[in-house]
Amino acid sequence: MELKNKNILVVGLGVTGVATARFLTNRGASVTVTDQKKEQEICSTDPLIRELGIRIELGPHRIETFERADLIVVSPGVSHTILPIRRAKEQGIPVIGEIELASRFIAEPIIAVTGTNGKTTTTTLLGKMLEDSGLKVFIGGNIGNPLIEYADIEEKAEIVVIEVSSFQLDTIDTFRANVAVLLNITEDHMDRYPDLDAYAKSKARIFENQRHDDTAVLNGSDPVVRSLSRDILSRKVFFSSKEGKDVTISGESIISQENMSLLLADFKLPGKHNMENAAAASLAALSAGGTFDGIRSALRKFKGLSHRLEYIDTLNGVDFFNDSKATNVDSVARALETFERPVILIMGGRNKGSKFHTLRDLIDKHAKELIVIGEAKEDIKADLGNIKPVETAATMEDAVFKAYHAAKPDDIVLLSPACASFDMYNNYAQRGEDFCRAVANLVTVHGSRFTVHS
Ligand code: UMA
Repeated sequence: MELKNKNILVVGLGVTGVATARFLTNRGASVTVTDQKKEQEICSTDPLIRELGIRIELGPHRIETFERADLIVVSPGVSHTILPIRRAKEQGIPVIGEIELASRFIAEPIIAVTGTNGKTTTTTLLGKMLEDSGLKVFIGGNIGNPLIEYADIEEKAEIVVIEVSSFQLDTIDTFRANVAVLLNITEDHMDRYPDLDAYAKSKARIFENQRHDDTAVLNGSDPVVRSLSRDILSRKVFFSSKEGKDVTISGESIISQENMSLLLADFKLPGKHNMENAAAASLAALSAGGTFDGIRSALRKFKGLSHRLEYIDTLNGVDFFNDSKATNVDSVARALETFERPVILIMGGRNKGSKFHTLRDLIDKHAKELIVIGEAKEDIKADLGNIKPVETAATMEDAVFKAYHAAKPDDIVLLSPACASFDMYNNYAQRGEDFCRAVANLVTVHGSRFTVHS
């Protein structure tokens, strides 16, 4: 792909836009970056961008800038259906995403993981399995470090493992994953897609350019995934989970069931969903050249990731868990199912068009009280308020305080918001850190009080 002297427009000045602009400039393109934010709202402007002489247009997108470009590269958070992009497409200007661009400059095999939930855990675990199998691995994508950063470095890995979102798949063209993993599909991002069908079709694009000798790793117990699998041309490998830790591998299994259950017996993260993630990662690792020893070693060592059902602390018998990454109702359902003990659930943030009422049965069974925060608090109250007591909190500190006071020893305080974080924070990680800080403050206050009295 020739980029030299091309007039290229990058849309979005987040981590993807910055890395893409640098990559393109390094290859001799004339780059403009447009972002609808105002100057003072942009927090990630890399000083190098300005040093490299890249033009930056802030504020409302200008259609004429889009129409002047030879190529447009969009960031994942930018919908490919916004007016200026539609206009450019009408003029025949190619519009691609950063994953597409990066993949055209990557010669190494690509293993891609998508799904509504569990992507980051599976991608990280899979990367570690391959590393423990002796391979040099790049791990990135939607996980946080854009794939284009890998395309830009000189020291290459032997294999590239990436998390990909539906947003990124919306703007692929020739992108091909040698091994593609689809973990599950449940409702999410309904503020960006008209319905579940459109969202599922977007996810299924991960298989679009696969060849017959590539591999698709699929969740056989997910009905939406199963129905999509009919159109996949590559070699299909299914995993499916039954109750508890009873994970079985079926379909065109590449290893025996016995061996796989042995492998998964080494894995310690709680919840059926984590067993599914482990099964998916193991199958993908085997398809990508991982060894049994490498897989087993990674399963044994893996402690899980921050902000995903992460145990934080215990205060007077009350356990605190941070599940800030649970930004949709399905992740909250999975979190609730994991606990046998009563849960005080902190929910809320920016509503992504979620149907909170689908949680009614699980809330009834597992939750003792709800504490609601952020923009979505009234929506959550309206959907779930008549099942269990609901308290409103103004801040995370307030929410943690109220949750602790609603709890008895042996109860669980769980932050699992079912919402995006952007109404109060820059991202879910910042929200999770705020929760941890609030828990730490609570422990300090109550800890010192008990010390004085003892
Ligand atoms: N913007 C415009 N015009 C628009 C819309 C947005 O200019 O019409 C601008 C915004 O003002 C903002 C910029 O675009 O300044 C943000 O771009 P971005 O949202 O693509 O943000 P990045 O920082 O590049 O992060 C993206 C992913 N973000 C999203 O998909 C929303 C990150 O995934 C990813 O880690 C990163 O690229 C590297 O690949 C985050 C995410 O929430 C973690 N992903 C969703 C998820 O996992 O559910 C899909």
